Amino acid sequence: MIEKYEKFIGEHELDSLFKIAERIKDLSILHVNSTKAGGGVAEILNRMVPLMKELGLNVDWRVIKGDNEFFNVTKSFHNSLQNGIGNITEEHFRIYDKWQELNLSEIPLDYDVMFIHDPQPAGLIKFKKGNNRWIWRCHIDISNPYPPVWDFLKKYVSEYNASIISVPSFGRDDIDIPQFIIPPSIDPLSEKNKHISETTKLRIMSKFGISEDKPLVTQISRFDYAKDPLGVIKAYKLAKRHVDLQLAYVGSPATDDPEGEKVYNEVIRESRDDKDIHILMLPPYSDLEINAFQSASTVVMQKSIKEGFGLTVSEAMWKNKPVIGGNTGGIPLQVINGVTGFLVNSPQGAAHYTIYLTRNAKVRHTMGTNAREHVRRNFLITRELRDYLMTIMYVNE
Ligand code: UPG
Repeated sequence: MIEKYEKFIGEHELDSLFKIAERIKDLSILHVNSTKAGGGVAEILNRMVPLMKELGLNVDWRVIKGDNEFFNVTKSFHNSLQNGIGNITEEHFRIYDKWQELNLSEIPLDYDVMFIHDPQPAGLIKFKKGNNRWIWRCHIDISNPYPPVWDFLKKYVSEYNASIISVPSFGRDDIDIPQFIIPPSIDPLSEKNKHISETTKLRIMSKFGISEDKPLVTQISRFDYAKDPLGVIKAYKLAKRHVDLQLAYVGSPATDDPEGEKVYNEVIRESRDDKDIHILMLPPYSDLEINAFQSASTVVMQKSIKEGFGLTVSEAMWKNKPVIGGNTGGIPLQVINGVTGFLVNSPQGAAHYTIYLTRNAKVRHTMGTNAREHVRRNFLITRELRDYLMTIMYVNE
């Protein structure tokens, strides 16, 4: 199956994956994160782990357990690390530490390489025994963290052999470990990103009440303030004064994101007055449906206020869509302003480019073609896989 990637990356690139894998094949590798489904980290691991296995690597994936209290704490860490503000007490740190310990029965710590994703399981390192290698893979924007939370986390992160961030500006000058810059990636062969027929697309759109006759603007995102769902609705409403549109905001729940329901209810309140707004909460693994929404859209938006990378941007670009993206974090790596889409700083900006793109089919076509090629060269899973293998090799030298 891994051979199927050759048509995107060429024979040479594929061969190099096997050659690098050969050099680390004796190592056992464990990925650890905080959810099996929902959100970008699970999205990548669901594809990355089988691919590593196909290369002959000894790799496993485990998910930490936690109760509502723990995930409320980690969600508030997540928000305050990205926003620079917070309301955190000693009790939060105590709950975090308690669950690291409770997870000792779930997570074996004796793999040669421990690949720990995001802040939720980062504290497991304090139970490290022996000389195995620990890598902290950070998926969020930590360029301007709320100091009390970062200072707490930093104690753990500093113990790692290396960290991985998605964008250079997330690099920290207050930790003394190697920091690798590895942007995330999408899988061109997954159900979510493979080419689908016009019939499938239309069938799914009609199932969700999306009309064929009006341009469709879509944002696919969890219900999270960082994704600015209310800003998306505002942008759509401003644009709709000039062009007749429909909006789909499609999200799903994630077990490690307890804030989703509150945000969802706010979004519903804001959109009640317009029957062309479709707010959908889809079950996890609705990959074909997400694919159809992205493929059927006239314009895709990712109006985030904070974003580690934003897989949804590359997913849409891979489907030849220009993306209107928030000018933050990992989005500018993908959206080259005026070439693969537009970067915006406000709902007004997003509305302006929505009108422009909706009215200009030729521009959409050119930018969409650029967008797909930019993803092919930079953000396919085989590239991230190679970078991970190189990092594993590095920490074991
Ligand atoms: N998704 C669904 N169904 C939905 C909504 C989202 O399948 O209803 C998918 C979406 O297609 C994408 C993933 O979930 O594949 C979401 O990933 P992303 O857009 O990257 O956002 P996060 O869930 O916030 O992921 C975190 C970071 C993000 C980074 C990612 C990988 O916030 O910035 O790109 O981790 O590093």
